[in-house]
Amino acid sequence: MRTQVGIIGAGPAGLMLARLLEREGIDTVVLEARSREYVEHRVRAGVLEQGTVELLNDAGVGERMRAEGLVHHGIELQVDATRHRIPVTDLTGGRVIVVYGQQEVVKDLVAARVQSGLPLLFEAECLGIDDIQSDRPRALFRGPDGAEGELECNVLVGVDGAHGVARQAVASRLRVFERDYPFAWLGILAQVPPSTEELIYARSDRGFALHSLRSPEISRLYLQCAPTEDLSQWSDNRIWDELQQRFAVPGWTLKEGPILERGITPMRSFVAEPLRHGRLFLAGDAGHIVPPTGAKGLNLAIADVAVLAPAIVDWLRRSDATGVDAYSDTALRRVWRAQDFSNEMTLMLHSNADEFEDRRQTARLRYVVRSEAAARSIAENYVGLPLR
Ligand code: RFL
Ligand code: PHB
Repeated sequence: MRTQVGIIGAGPAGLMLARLLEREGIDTVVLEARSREYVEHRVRAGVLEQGTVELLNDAGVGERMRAEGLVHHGIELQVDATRHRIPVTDLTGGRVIVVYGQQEVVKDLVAARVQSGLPLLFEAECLGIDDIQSDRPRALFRGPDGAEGELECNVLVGVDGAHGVARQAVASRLRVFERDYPFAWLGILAQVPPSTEELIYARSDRGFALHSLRSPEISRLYLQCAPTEDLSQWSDNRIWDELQQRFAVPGWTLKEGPILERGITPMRSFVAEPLRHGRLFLAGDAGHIVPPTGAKGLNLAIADVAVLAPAIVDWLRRSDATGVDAYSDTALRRVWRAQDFSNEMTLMLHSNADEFEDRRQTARLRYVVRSEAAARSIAENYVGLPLR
């Protein structure tokens, strides 16, 4: 098989890149290890920055998001059993966030790709890549029938997530920066109307908890746990009981309902530099991971490809390499800003076994909810810096 741009991975980054290149008339093939059913039902992020929303709209895949996405103008921070609203829209000159599940974004992008009739190969696992320093890089893959194939291209993009093969292929040439946190999140999707209109990020003596949502009928909740936590030790009752205690404020109750989905996510910060190696480009979680407390991972993945797509177009169409040469540095600037913010939010909201750190971070949160200057800084980062 031959194409101009080979895209490894059909997560939000890969699908969005394919869409942006399609709009410019560039040929792409997307290889995805999992089935369509699997990628469309993988429950992950839910908060879209305004820049992400605008890009989805500009790319012609925003129709359902405009109808079903929930536009939010603030978030609640809880400390000392008291809620404090951060009016993010007021503090950022009118910017908003939209709550719309990542799997819905993926469904919309897959539907658009299928409608265009362009190649998106499910159950096609990339096994390795080769010749990235030549002008004909190749991806070796195994298709659904078990047969191996080869995709030859002008440009290869590794958007195969945190555990993909693209980054591994250049591992010896990367500088890696990472930090593990002594916490993880136990996340649930529950069939119960949200008990709140806006997201609640709660700090309590029992640990962090987050109340998010997906629709008027579905709630998404998380609670801090140990990275080694065994999910089988958490009965439905124990999960709800723990959430009730962490969110407790006088005069408010958390509605409970059947748990539809559950999982444990460790918290990690990770950056691989640079994001370009010859004709291989890394984007999204393949290049960097942030802890989810700042709601930045999906938005960074989309921001990467917003920079990469026009750069590839200029390169392939006019042999203008300015954009591709600058890609890694440009993308990494935003990545590091998001790393700092995600780290700050994570430390400020989670309980820490280090008692000095725990008290210091509680003091910081109490300051953020009292000082407009501090709240504005959180708001500005939370809604995201403009993409373009
Ligand atoms: P993805 O979504 O992981 O997609 C990568 C795709 O590549 C496929 N793949 C391969 N395909 C072919 N060959 C191979 N060898 C392959 N290996 C892997 C995979 O099957 C997959 O389909 O990466 P992408 O596109 O970079 O997108 C990144 C986001 O998914 C991620 O950053 C976010 O989900 C992070 N995140 C959040 N981000 C936000 O912006 N806002 C949030 O509110 C937010 N909350 C979260 C999150 C992530 C979470 N988890 C579970 C990690 C909450 C959680 C709990
Ligand atoms: C989510 O809705 O899944 C979500 C929201 C905010 C975060 C992380 C995850 O910070």
